[in-house]
Amino acid sequence: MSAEQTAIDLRIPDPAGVREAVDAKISGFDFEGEVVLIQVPQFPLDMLESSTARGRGYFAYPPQNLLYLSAIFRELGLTTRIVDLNYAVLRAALDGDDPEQAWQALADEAFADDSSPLICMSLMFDSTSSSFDKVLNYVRKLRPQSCIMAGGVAATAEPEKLLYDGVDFVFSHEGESALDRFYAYVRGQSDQLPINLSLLDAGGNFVQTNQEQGSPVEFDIRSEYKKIPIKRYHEVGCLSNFSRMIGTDVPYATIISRRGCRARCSFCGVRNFNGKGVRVRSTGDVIAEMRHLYDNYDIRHFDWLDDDLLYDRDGIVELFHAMAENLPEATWAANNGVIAAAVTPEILEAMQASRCIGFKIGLESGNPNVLKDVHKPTNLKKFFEFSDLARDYPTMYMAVNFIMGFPGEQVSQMMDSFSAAVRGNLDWNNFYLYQHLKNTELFIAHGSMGGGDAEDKARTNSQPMSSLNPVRGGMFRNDDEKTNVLSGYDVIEYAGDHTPTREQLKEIWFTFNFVANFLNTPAIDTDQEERLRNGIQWLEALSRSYPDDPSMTALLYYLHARLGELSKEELAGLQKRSRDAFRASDYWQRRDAEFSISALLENTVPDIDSRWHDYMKFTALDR
Ligand code: B12
Ligand code: SF4
Repeated sequence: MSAEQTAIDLRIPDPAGVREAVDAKISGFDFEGEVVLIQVPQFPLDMLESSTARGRGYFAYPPQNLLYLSAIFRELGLTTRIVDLNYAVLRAALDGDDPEQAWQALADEAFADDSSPLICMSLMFDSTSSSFDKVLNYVRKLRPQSCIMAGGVAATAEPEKLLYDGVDFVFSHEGESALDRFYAYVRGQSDQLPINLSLLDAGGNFVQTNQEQGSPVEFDIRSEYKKIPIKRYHEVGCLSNFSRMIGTDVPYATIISRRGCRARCSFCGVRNFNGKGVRVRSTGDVIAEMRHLYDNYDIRHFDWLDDDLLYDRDGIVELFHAMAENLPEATWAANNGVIAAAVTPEILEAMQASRCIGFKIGLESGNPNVLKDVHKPTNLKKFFEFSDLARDYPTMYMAVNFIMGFPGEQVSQMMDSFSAAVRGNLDWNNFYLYQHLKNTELFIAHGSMGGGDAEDKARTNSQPMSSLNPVRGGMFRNDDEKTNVLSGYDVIEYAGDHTPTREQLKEIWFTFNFVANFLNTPAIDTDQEERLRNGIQWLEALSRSYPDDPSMTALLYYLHARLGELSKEELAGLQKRSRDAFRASDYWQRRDAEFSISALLENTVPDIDSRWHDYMKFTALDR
């Protein structure tokens, strides 16, 4: 019997039983001592490659979740420590040390004294479950008496599993209100049961208290930053290709100004996790936090963690103006994507004035029916209005996100996404393969899509590098040519009203990326110098993580030749590097035979197969 089934069968409906279980469980622990907050490694550790780490190709996000939790514990009168094992692992990989030993050494150090602190761990992604389990087991051995609490997006989707794995309490949804209510109950200040709490009763049965989404957002986390090496995250990785674009030596931080999203897209967990509506922090508080980071830690680049950054038009314009005024040397980006329909000329002006270097737009599909089915808060007309407007702002690098392979999505509908990418003509197109995430409308409607298969897919598809480099991620490198799977331009023969196999989908995905981002990228023929320059910076940032990829070097060679700022020798060096890499790889020779990408090394843009010409025009709006 699976953990999920167990949970459904044994859930205790009687509130009195719940209270009894909560009381019994909390009576076993002391909640008034120190709190140790642990960020687990954000990668499966066996995937870490030191060459990628040296290129700072891994994501190195400061643990924003733990900063907020630390602030709430501080307000409750408790002292906290933040132990970032993810940072330790990345630092070790970079220095050529053993990442496993590095995080264990840091954990040992964190528990060097005799106390049994309260331990909080966060689980954001399914794909980091293996790291989470390792750390949990290790810490449990170090501190068998301690209470271990967990929370986060992935923990919210699967509390039972974590409890059976040895966590004492799982908190679902945002942690601030839940912890506040928990302490009020534990301290006898309220007899209202804590919310969002899951635990096992004495008999090992799953028990859950009432679930409530939302939390106040006005927390001052400035004093918490001294508990993490905030000045040094840029030394061990990056936030996104945007942060790499401005240079890997620029100290960066993340910030959140709004929680929740006005939309409720069926593939996304935000509505179920954060609840309805959007909660906005005051401009003054956000700027005070940014200014604190700017003044005290030399932070010069920010990225927003917001899911709906442009919510409250006047408020966001005010915030961008305040940034322009108060953070004179800082740049920013929005890697998490904004809603196309929310972008106005006034917002774009304010973004540019506050030194935005780029942002992503979530369109997800170029097919009107798919957009409607997934409840996307943008239609194609609005997206094209935005993309037309975007041409007047060439200093900001703009990328659009598409998802391919929604349950039941037909190849003909995916072709509309390709056409919309070409018509939109933004700087970059991210084509993501659909991931079936728990706690989303689609997951609830389609279940696990067949015997736990989706779960496996969710894990295998969320490899960190595939989201940094949407074109590759090593996914195809070891693939032999597969019989019955069309590749290159031939995937067009598969276009039609049917769903593709997973293998075929990967090849369609590759061709979309290659044509839209390499052969048809605006940098190839733009007459806007800033756009060409940004295109080069973007590709250079990407190619540092993929030095063996000759297609990137070939395009870089072509774009540099256009810009005309490299010396003859430098250009020749780039050309040679690409040619050598093509020669060294059967895989890339095959791709070159399909797309003639090496023609760029002769300063020629290869022709796009004539069978694709109809799809280079956008027709979905006319149908
Ligand atoms: C930054 C970010 C990333 C970063 C990585 C962040 C990191 N730490 O390493 C990058 C860009 C790498 C990334 C990648 C991906 N991401 Co992402 N990401 C985010 C984002 C935008 C912000 C996360 C954040 O810091 N939030 C702010 C903090 C304050 O919130 P929080 O972490 O949820 O913490 C609160 C609660 O969870 C709770 N809590 C957390 N821990 C604990 C512990 C205890 C004890 C308690 C009491 C409470 C508690 O309290 C905290 C304060 O309220 C979120 C969306 C969002 N706005 O949250 C998506 C999000 C987490 N990502 C998501 C997805 C889908 C992905 C990708 C799969 C996307 C892709 N196509 O590849 C990949 C997967 C990467 C992987 N490792 O497997 C999904 C959720 C995934 C899921 N588990 O279902 C989210 C929710 C976005 C969405 N719209 O659906 N992501
Ligand atoms: S707009 Fe983005 S964050 Fe909002 S619900 Fe849709 S996918 Fe999620």
